[in-house]
Amino acid sequence: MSRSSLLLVLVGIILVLGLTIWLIGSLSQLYYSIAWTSPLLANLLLFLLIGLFAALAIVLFYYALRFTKPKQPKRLPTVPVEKVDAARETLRAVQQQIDQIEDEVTRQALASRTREIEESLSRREIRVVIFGTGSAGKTSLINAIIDRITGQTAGGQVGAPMGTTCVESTSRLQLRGLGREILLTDTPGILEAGIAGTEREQAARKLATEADLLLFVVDNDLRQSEYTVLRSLLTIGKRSLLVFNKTDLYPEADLEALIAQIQQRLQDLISAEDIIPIAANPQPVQLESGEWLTPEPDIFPLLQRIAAVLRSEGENLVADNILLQSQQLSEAARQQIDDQRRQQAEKVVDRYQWIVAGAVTVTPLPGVDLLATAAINAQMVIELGRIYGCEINLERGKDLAISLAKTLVSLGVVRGAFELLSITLQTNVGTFLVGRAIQGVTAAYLTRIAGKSFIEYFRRNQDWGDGGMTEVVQEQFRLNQRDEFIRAFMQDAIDRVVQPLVNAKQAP
Ligand SMILES: Nc1nc2c(ncn2[C@@H]2O[C@H](COP(=O)(O)OP(=O)(O)OP(=O)(O)O)[C@@H](O)[C@H]2O)c(=O)[nH]1
Ligand SMILES: [Mg+2]
Repeated sequence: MSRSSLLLVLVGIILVLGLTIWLIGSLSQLYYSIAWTSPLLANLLLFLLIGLFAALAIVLFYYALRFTKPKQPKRLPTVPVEKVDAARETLRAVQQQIDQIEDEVTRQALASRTREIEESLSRREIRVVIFGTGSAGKTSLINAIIDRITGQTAGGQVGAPMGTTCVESTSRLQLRGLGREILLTDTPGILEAGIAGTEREQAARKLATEADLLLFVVDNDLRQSEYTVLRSLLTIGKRSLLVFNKTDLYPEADLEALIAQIQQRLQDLISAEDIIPIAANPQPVQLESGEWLTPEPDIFPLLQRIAAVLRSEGENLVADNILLQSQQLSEAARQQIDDQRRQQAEKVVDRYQWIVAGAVTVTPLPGVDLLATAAINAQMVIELGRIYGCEINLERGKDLAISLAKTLVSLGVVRGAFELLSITLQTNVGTFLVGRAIQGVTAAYLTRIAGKSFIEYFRRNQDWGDGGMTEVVQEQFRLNQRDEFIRAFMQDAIDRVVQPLVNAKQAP
């Protein structure tokens, strides 16, 4: 209790005591004067007065209890529930995805990242990461912030050469009115030359993507490389402030023009109030008297903006970030599974293309198309579907194989493949063999196009996409006409189709 309120209570108690003594005195006088004439009336009045005092005491006691009730403990800030639920849901899905990954190392890495994100659901800090090009003044900014808020020297090493900060370092800060502690992380500069620079940049980028709030520091107009990095962070939804440092180096008009230019370039990505000019470590200036003066750091507008953002968005920042991280993890797991499935599926296509080639070479038919080999292709469709978790029955497999075979004919892919492969085969083997091998080789090639198209179909969850089957087939035909692919394919074709024919001819 403060001294003034103590004084007030004392005065109140003395006043109440004085009034009570006066009241008792006056009432006893009244009682005796009435009792003199009518003792019964006097006793009745006494009884009434006692009742009145008792009621007054009860009311006072009730209010005293109400006001002295212990205060509810201050509620700790909580992350918005629906976002946390969404993050938990995503993490559960990620866990299922991870179980499907065969590569042990990748599985472990993704699982430990899932645990990290789960743990961050209950953390009580806000992570602010300072990020940007080497020598932009990141460490200077951290030093200035810590000096300003705690009055202590942070001691982060500052230096003109790029790469002064080689490893991240984190400081803890408290901001009044914010229920969470702030973790302020300095990172090595990005866009530095050399292998060491690239490794440091990767570490810094990881920290940047994990930040709840990002301070992207620049000291000039945005270079294209800075713009690309910042744009990608803003596009994934990373809450960021763009800090324009070293304002002391620019005449005011130039500075305004520069900031306006940056605002213009980032107008659809960041609001003007989130672009903040500062001078974290202004250089000494020479006064007219010849003396040198080092101005104080000018970071107040940035501190104000950080405080405003953290106070108004703090809990959402944390929740959005956790959600963002779990979504990114889910995407990484999905990508991993997609790669794994693709590798398995390509092996299947590779196997079937030579099965088809063998079947066609043994029983050549007039003209080449995949209708004749629809039964084999249906089997391939079933196997591909299984890899992508889709159970396809034989009937459906046949339907799909037949409609794809028809599309290959109608698009002219069959004719195009036949001509392309005839020419290539002629340059590799004798004319006699071309005539006997071309049908099998073309059938293998068409099976490959069909198989690759089916991979796309299953990848998209049994959907051909907006352009339908036609577009997918055309795209696969285009991709499989590339020189380097045709060369490798032809080498395989010679080994698997032409060579057996030669061997058969030479056999007695
Ligand atoms: N004129 C001026 N120079 C500054 C300012 N802030 C930082 N510097 C200078 O810029 C240079 C780089 O500063 P640092 O704080 O080391 O930069 P950094 O971004 O941490 O650099 P790396 O750790 O190498 O990525 C130093 O020479 C600082 O003195 C400023 O506001 N004005
Ligand atoms: Mg540094």
